[in-house]
Amino acid sequence: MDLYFAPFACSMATRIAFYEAGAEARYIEVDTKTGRTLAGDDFLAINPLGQVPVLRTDEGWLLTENAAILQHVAERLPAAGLMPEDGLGRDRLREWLSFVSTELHKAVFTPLLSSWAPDGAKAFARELAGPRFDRLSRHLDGRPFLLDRFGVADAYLAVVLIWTRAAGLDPAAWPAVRAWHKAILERPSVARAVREERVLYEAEQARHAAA
Ligand SMILES: N[C@@H](CCC(=O)N[C@@H](CS)C(=O)NCC(=O)O)C(=O)O
Repeated sequence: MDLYFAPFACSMATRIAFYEAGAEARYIEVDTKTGRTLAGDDFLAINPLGQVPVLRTDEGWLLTENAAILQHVAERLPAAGLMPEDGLGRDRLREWLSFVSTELHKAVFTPLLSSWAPDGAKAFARELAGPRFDRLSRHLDGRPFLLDRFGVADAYLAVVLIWTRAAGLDPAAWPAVRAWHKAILERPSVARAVREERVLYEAEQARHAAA
């Protein structure tokens, strides 16, 4: 599988899933500012929205949308146990993937991290953050994972929470969330992805500064 990714973007969740499964993949870095891959290819021809992640599956299909990609990867690598096998477990996984994607990533973090979202959009996102982090905090209190074991929703949540400080949210306001995140960042697959993408992120920042 090929993963189109950008450093420290939500695409890191799929990298974590591959590392967790010990699976090989091809990682194609995208500069979402220029809409090109680092090799110079037109990424808008791959995803007209210019967004990562995009997955090229083993069959050659192009798949967008993080929640869909994570479920695809979890299904293709069943030995890693990244998604529950039973019906209720799968429903709960979809529930958390949707929550992380729509309620946290898009509703809260996207406006707060945007360089062009107007102040009103940012204020609205800050209002939304409270009840969503409260819900997450109640669920994570005393639990190591969102479900019974580490899965793709944990990978996605681990990545989204990395953005908390940059988004201007105070992680101390939700100690259970902070404790969960601190622990998950020590998981080898997560720590490796963060370590490797940090190097790529710094290189990206340097390229942008020089442009
Ligand atoms: N709905 C998409 C959103 C993906 C998304 O927001 N990707 C961000 C990085 S986390 C991105 O590529 N932003 C660049 C842009 O929107 O130009 C998904 O869930 O995969």
